[in-house]
Amino acid sequence: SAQENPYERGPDPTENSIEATRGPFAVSQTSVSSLVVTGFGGGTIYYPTSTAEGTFGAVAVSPGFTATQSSIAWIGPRLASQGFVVITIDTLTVLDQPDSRGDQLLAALDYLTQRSSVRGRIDASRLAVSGHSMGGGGSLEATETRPSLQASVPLAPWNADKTWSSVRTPTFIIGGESDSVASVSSHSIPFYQSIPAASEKAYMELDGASHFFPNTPNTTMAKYLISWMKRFVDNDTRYEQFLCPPPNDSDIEEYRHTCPHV
Ligand code: 9J3
Ligand code: ZN
Ligand code: ZN
Repeated sequence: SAQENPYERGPDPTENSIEATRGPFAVSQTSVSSLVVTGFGGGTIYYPTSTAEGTFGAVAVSPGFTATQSSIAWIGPRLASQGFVVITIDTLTVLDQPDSRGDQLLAALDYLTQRSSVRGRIDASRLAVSGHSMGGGGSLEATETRPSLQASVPLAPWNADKTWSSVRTPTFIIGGESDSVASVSSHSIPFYQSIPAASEKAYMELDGASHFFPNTPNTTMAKYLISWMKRFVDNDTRYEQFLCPPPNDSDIEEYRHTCPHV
């Protein structure tokens, strides 16, 4: 209950509620010009319109190499409508590499919590990152730089660095079985394996999915992204049921985990 966990938001979840294209919170949005921020390229903030339930955790999401926020825009309202403040970012240049994308995700979170028009709606101690491809590689970089992050969900992540033994942030890597740009055998799986078993971690491989599965609405990706963020940003154990025992949806090729998440 909310009395046991002050961070839980929204009604008790169901399989239908995490698969829905929108969650229980109406969402507003505001754009952030690159001209008024430093350290990242601007973006769009999606946030629950109501403040009746108090503050929310916040998530920054980075696109991949050569892409802009439009490539991951669907994630903004999908996640915000479940009870998060979300910023989908543009990077300083579309060619920025994962380490830079990690720094830019952190700059976006700092902007959100310290300067943005929605800063009063955010609990600055409950922050998370996600991103596609080099943005997923950047999500790993961000947790290495800032271990206080509560969750990270790299999507089809790409990084030349394969060793993430310093990661302590709960990290959920989602890969595509048929990704030929950031193959799971050279990226997602070694990343997952390099994170210590003592850290909360999971790896989900989507059956037959290409590198570009995060670029269009994907129910299986979304339902477990939402569950991971709820479980670790909000400490919301109501969502543990969707993560442990591990999911067995028909389009999951493989799932690795450290269940139960305690
Ligand atoms: O962000 C990405 O899509 C990274 C994949 C890539 O193009 O890497 C080649 C350098
Ligand atoms: Zn850095
Ligand atoms: Zn398959």
